Amino acid sequence: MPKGALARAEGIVVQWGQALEEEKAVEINLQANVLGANAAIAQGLREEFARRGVYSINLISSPGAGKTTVVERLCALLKDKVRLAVIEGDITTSLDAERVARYGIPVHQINTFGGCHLDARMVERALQSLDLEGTQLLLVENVGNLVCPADFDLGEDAKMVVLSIPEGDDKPAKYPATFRRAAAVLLNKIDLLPYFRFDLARVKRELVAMNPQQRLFETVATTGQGMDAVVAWLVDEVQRKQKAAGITR
Ligand SMILES: Nc1nc2c(ncn2[C@@H]2O[C@H](COP(=O)(O)OP(=O)(O)OP(=O)(O)O)[C@@H](O)[C@H]2O)c(=O)[nH]1
Ligand SMILES: [Mg+2]
Repeated sequence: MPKGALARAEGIVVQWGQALEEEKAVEINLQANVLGANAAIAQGLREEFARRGVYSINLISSPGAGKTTVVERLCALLKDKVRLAVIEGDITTSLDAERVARYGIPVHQINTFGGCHLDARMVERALQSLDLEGTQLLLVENVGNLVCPADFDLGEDAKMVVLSIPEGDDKPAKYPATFRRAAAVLLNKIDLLPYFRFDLARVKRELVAMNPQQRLFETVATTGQGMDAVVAWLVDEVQRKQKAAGITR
């Protein structure tokens, strides 16, 4: 198709969002530099997590899908099993960190002041005030967004994406980069399935096709329904990580 052309697919006009060649070259260079610098810091974090036997989760979703509710539920279910720490990412408030702090779990709030995602440098700084000594599981709640967080490695072991029923069943198809990279997807707010047009079987098929290794969980984070399976998976991963670091408790 010629550059900048309009394609007519089944009567729908689709414009390709193409920048001019020069603009594109500058943008690609800039993006490569930013991502390269982030990857180097993320690698440092990954090495530190490996040395300490910390299993780390990068929790991603649209705003309001239920990330903090999932974190709260995990705090309640896991606090007697593993030693947890939480980093909360938010544009301006500390509301999510306040929710987590009620569980007596060490928590640090990062405010991005407009930034649509966390980056490795932010996590590195957060760890200066969050003592990781003895921590076995680090949960990092990213800024609510299904686009930007996917590109920024935080040194995590796994990306966990929360997709809630009211968002609609087209989200994996619309945001494939995020869903493809997820080690686990929580299909949350399953209690709302009767009230929304959401083809659960199709979404599951699409997710499996994108990433056959991916774990799928159906959850109601508010009540804890389905969360035991998530807990069992995480406990397993934590034990594996601790063993690899030569830590026996
Ligand atoms: N019905 C139902 N509501 C839920 C469920 N999980 C979370 N919620 C509700 O969804 C709303 C948003 O939940 P949060 O946990 O704050 O969502 P979040 O993804 O952390 O939101 P941001 O941090 O703003 O991106 C709250 O009112 C929760 O009580 C669920 O499984 N079922
Ligand atoms: Mg939240």
